[in-house]
Amino acid sequence: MLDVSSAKSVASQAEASSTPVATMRKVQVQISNFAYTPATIFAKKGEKVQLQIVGTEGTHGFASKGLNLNVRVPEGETVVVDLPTDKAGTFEVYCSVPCGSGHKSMKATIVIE
Ligand SMILES: [Cu+2]
Repeated sequence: MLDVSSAKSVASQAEASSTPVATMRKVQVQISNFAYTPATIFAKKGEKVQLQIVGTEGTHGFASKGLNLNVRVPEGETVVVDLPTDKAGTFEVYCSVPCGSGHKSMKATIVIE
């Protein structure tokens, strides 16, 4: 909690921003026609990972049955999701939005170990 006591030294206020916060690793994934970059994402079991999914070309999905994820990512937008890391395994990611000729080839893998 913030201590606003006027008895405190003003000079120490510069350190106020060093309050520890839960470490959240951010991983950016770009989606284009018709691929995910990177195509493989690694995380440790229990690690806090935030996926920043960037639609760089076309509108696609980012879905994984094993991880219970399914988001739609329009071109030019970024969708942020927390990666569930409570169970270890190798999870397939696929596109859940009909997007054209390369739709079925859109695959990525999330490895949690
Ligand atoms: Cu698609």
